[in-house]
Amino acid sequence: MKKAFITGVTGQDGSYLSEFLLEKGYEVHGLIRRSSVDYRERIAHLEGNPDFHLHYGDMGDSMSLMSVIGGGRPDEIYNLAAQSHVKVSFDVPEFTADVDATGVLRILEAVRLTGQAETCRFYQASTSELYGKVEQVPQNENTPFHPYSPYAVAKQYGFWITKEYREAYKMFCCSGILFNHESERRGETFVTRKITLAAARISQGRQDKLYLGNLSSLRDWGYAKDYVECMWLMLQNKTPDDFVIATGEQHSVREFCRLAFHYAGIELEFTGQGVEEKGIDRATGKVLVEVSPDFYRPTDVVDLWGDPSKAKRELGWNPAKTSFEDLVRIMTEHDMERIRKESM
Ligand code: NAP
Ligand code: G4F
Repeated sequence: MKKAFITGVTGQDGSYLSEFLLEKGYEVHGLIRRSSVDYRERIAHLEGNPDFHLHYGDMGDSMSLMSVIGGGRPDEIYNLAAQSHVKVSFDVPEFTADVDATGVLRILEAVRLTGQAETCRFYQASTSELYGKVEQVPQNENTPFHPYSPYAVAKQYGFWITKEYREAYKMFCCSGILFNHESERRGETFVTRKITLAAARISQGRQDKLYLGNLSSLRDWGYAKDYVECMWLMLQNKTPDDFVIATGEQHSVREFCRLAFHYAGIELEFTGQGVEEKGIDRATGKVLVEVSPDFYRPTDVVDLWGDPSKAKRELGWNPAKTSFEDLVRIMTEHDMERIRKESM
């Protein structure tokens, strides 16, 4: 039985990856932080599974990482833990650097110092935010990085230290350069989930209006469930390497919004520009979406579009498993049902 250790196990990706690895017959160990509220929504259904184990620790605490990694001797480590919100990283840049940059180093050193450099395979959750103020469209593994937020700068360190341990110590270390991936488990302040929840609430009379920031921002959005398979595939490969994981399709925040409202039974029409742009219900003429500069960022990444050819060719991964339309439908239908239940 293979043993995997997942940091960020309570997050969107950590929960899907746990399910995926348990189904493959792994013993799964996850890192959790102590919190005043002990209900872990995304993994509650896995607690009690005899192959699923949780350990207290923190990415800022080397001793806990050494203890779990040294004691458990995992075959594979998936480092998914991060302060993962780009806008929040402008508010907590030092914490973001500690967790998203130095945290990666702490894990790698824990592996090395406990004598597992040759036996333990390591996956780092890198990100398309590394391309930031993009220098090439679409982006692939050879596109130069230009990080454009404290989050992306911290992740840049995580990417390079992972590569460094691969080269300096011959460790099996990989980075997945993942483009945005969403799901019905996505955090509620990321734009997609904010939109699907608002569309569900507005259509059921539980909210009046949705306020968003940059509607023209472009993203390559995939389904998180499909993306965790690729993390695993990278660690099963013959040699360690870095891969772009994306769908190869690009859409704007505005398009996502129009489609989510469509699945909630409302046809939106956008008029105006910049802060004056509005999303209007065609049937009633009511303004349902407005722009608020509160959601603008000091620097915003606006043109992400991934080229997943290498992952397709070398890992046999299928980037077209879930279409953009299906992703938006799955998320909106889920939230329609959730709001219906909450309203009863
Ligand atoms: P998420 O839902 O925000 O989950 C983040 C996880 O990190 C949570 O389990 C969180 O624990 C944990 N964490 C945060 N700070 C920690 C600390 N100091 N010590 C221990 N654990 C800590 O993120 P996600 O969407 O699943 O993303 C997973 C990873 O992929 C992240 O590294 C993210 O930066 C990266 N990424 C995500 C995307 C995407 O589109 N989703 C794309 C590219 C890269 P709590 O539950 O206790 O807060
Ligand atoms: O949904 P977002 O907050 O995701 P963002 O910034 O792309 O980051 C996510 O994807 C990254 C991969 O590229 C991950 F590394 C990262 O951890 C995270 O998972 O924002 C997407 C776009 C931005 O351009 C933002 O300016 O949507 C724009 N946006 C417009 N209105 C908004 C809003 N974003 C949020 N969160 N809230 C808004 O009201």
